[in-house]
Amino acid sequence: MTAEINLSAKAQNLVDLENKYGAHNYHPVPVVIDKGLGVHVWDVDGKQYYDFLSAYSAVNQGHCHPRITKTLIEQSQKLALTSRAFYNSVLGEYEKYMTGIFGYDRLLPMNTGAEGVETALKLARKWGYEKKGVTENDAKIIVCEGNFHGRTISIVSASTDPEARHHYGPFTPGFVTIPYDDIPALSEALQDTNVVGFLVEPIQGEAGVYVPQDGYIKTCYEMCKAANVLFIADEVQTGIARTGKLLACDHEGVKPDLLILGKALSGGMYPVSAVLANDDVMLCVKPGQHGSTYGGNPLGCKIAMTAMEVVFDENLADNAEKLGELLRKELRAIQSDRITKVRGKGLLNAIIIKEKDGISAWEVCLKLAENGLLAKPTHGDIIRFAPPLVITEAQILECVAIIKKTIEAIN
Ligand code: IF1
Repeated sequence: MTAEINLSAKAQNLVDLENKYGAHNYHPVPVVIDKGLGVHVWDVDGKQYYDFLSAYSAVNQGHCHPRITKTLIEQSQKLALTSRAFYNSVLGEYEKYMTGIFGYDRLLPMNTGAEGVETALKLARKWGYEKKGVTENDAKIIVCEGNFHGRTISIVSASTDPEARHHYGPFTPGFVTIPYDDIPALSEALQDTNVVGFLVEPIQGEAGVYVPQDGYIKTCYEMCKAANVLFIADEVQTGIARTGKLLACDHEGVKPDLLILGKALSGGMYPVSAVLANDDVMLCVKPGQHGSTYGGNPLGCKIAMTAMEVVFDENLADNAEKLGELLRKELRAIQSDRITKVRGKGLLNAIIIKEKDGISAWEVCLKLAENGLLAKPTHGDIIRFAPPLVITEAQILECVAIIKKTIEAIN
């Protein structure tokens, strides 16, 4: 089987433009998307696909959700950006709305997931020096092997992925790395009184949708409490109903000290991220000590409020829970030694593909695209399946049929 997709002249031309004028920092599946609505996208030749990546879980509400689009249009015609040099007429309302939903005293608005993580790291350090009493420059933050928290220098300093780190040194000090899903390792790392925070993904995305043992998050949280260490949850990917609850931490009844949100917080319409915390942590940062030109802009705030309303009004968490169960059940029922594992929670799922006759996860994804379903391989043998949460039961079954047909054809 060939590992190529035959692109139309129009599509090839657009691919060539990116290849010629763009940085080569991604290796996309060769499909040129032109339009999206709900669970579907269309390429430049009008071919329709199911989107099983959802822009890495940013479009949980579906592509171009009409309500979110309407908010974008209306607010963009009124006021888009003021900077934080002045107050604006939406930010306060948004902060009240969000803190009410998630049960925190305060929110700090940023734009991208990486900025949200950076913000949480800075807050944890500040709190460590000003509240916990750690001596200056000695603060440490525990992170996990296989983590993915973004692409900034400090965040890749906390990464264990050679690809993400190579030749980006010198790295930011102050991180301690432990294995993921390893309670004794955390227990040992928490002995160090200079530790101010534990940064963790409730499910590791980059690691290939690695779901930890039941009770892991709760036990980690309790151990952090006992050690006077902030429990920092990166819910940039797992949050906003993706795993079947509003937050993945909700599965274990844990309320993080620092909660990082991004991606689907704006339904894929605009970059919006946020860090939520209570007064004792958030008020450690004073005017002039952190911020962002676009953070808290009225356009992003309005879009985020509508995106959250869609999550509630359309019961997206329940839908993710129910259809996630169905998807995993149906995928496990596919009789093929090609699929060696199916795992996930809610609609954040992955399958592991056994490579045979030169056909690996990449070739499977090309075939899936040909058959009308877009997914992206990761780590060579893993394919992530994370459709928009607005998907219906009938559509899930149709997608399973596409996956089944594809897998059977390569066996
Ligand atoms: C890329 C993975 C997903 C994230 C968590 C923060 C961020 C991300 C838990 C940063 C971003 C993306 C970015 C994407 C690949 C990716 C990813 F495969 F690497 F793990 F989603 F599954 N925390 N995740 O997952 O958010 O700054 O990008 O807004 O291409 O780098 P950002």
